[in-house]
Amino acid sequence: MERRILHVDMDAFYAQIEQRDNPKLQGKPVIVGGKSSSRGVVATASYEARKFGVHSAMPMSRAHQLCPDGYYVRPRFDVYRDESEKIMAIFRSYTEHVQPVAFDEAYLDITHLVRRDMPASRIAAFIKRDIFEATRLTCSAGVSYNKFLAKLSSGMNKPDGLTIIHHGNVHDILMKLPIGAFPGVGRVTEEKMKQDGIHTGLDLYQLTERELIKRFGKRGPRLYDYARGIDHSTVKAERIRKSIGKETTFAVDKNDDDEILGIIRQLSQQVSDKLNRYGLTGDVVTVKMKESDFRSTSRQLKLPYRVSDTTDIYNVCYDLYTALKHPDRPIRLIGVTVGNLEERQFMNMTIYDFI
Ligand code: DCP
Ligand code: MG
Repeated sequence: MERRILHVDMDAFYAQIEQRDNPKLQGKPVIVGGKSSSRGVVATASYEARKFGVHSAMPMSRAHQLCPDGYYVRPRFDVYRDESEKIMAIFRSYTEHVQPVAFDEAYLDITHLVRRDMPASRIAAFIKRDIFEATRLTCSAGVSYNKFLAKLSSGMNKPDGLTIIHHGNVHDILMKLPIGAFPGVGRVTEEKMKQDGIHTGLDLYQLTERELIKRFGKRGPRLYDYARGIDHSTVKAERIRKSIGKETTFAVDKNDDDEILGIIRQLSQQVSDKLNRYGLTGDVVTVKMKESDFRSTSRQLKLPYRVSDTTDIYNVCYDLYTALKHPDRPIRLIGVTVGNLEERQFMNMTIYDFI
């Protein structure tokens, strides 16, 4: 059977939560952002505030110009994360095929749930209802036969929308679609396309695949498919990350401790960067090495505290390396891993790994 993909995206997520929790903000232009949300930009704006032209990623100072009488609220990431977890749990109560793409957004493959008496749109309505009952928040859902079209449809009737793209309406929708709404068409490409006279899906549709490749390189075949409503990508259920590691293989075997420790420091830095990006900490550190004869060895330490900083990771790795390395045996690979991961408190990130 043809796939049934659902895309769900919460409406003005942070702003809706602020309005829910403070009745004074209901029906008002609410702008969430500011200092604690990196560099004083708008995280999101309520639909009332969007009428003034305020939107995500805009500098707060610009928002104040456009909407001087708006209600400006600092983000409360811990609250948003709790709501996000409730929403993701509802998705998983329907299917294991859930791919979160952001805090407030996921794809679900519900093909196997669909029956004659249970169309995909009904399942989508159930999920919307469950989310509202659990959180008092509205979302918009889109149903279609692939991810591209599901995402497109969820955005078509915001807020509180439920939209279906099927073989009967897909052509109309795509042909009228502004070119900037196609995935992978950023602002720069959009401008270039418009200069070339490509304004809508119809204009795109009329180009051959060969022409698209000539103009847009590797993206050509995908654009060709999108204009036809084709997308074979699958819903990839996220793995919960158990560890983050980096390793490097040398072109020439190494035996110089200072040099190898310098590389371990770089690897510790890379692991630390990634932990910080995902808001994670770990308390198991592993150093792995391969000797010239390809023999692998590793050594692990469970710490009584949690680490994420480069220096903390490096210090443990130093001890592990010193204990592990044979002075006379050069090595060809070295790796650093931090495991037993947990979310740091109050970070603006979930443990779901989007890689
Ligand atoms: N977000 C952010 N910075 C951005 C974009 C988003 O901090 N540049 C945060 C705030 C949003 C949340 O992520 O509330 C979800 O992002 P969406 O793009 O889904 O935007 P909204 O849910 O706010 O609005 P929409 O109704 O358009 O989905
Ligand atoms: Mg959203």
